[in-house]
Amino acid sequence: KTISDFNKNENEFYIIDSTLREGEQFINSKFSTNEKIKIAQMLSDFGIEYLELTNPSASENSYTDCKEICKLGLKSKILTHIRCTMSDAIKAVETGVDGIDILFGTSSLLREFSHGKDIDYIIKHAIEVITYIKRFNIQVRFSSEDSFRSEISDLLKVYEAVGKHGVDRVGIADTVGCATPYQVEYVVREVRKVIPNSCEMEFHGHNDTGCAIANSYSAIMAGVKFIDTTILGIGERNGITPLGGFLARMFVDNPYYVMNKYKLKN
Ligand code: HCA
Ligand code: CU
Repeated sequence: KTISDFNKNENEFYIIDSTLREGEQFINSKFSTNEKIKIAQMLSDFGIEYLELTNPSASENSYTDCKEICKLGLKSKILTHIRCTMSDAIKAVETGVDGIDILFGTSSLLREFSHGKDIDYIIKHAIEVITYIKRFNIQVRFSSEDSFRSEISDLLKVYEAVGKHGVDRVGIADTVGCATPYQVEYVVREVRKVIPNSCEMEFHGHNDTGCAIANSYSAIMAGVKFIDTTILGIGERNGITPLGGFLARMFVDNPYYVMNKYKLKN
């Protein structure tokens, strides 16, 4: 066994490209409707499995653009990103998306200063929103903002509860880019223990300390199948896992898997 064989794995992974959501939160980035359509088409043609779009409740444009992109009939599945509220969920369902990514803040810091809501309240509320979306046969992901500065016991309690209520995926978000690959591996393994086998995991990692690709890779090694990326890594502050760099990382491990899925030039 050589060193380069060491990391070879048959792990499958899927990309959720968030250029049209996280990328829109990059300083000074603003896409017109036509630009959004072009970006969506190119990502879909390239072979990206999922595209995440800005919350339809964010503005009238976000709502109409989301509807337009759903109507294109792209190969990529279309997801939108909402807060854990019924009003966001109702609007998101109207747009015709394939899946809805729900976000809630569970870290004590965020609970205290941002949301001021306790864990049991989060769970009760989350279940109401999840149950509503599932009625429409739309995929649901539930993610906790700032997962790495949350109490792990709080986090697990929330994931266990939403897992029981049939979410398709749970997301782990390194919102401020403070996590290390070791911490990511640990949290992923702990979360896996409390959710059903049928529930998948997703990782969203910011690049503040330059670890976004390494953390995404570590997440995959620990069992995550869905990775959030953006083109060139654009996103809040210095962004998240860049699509190109991430694919290069995965290509080194398993070129055939990557070449088969995505339209890379030889
Ligand atoms: C945000 C925060 C987010 C969400 C990630 C996720 C983060 O801008 O709403 O839904 O998994 O980094 O925590 O981008
Ligand atoms: Cu983010």
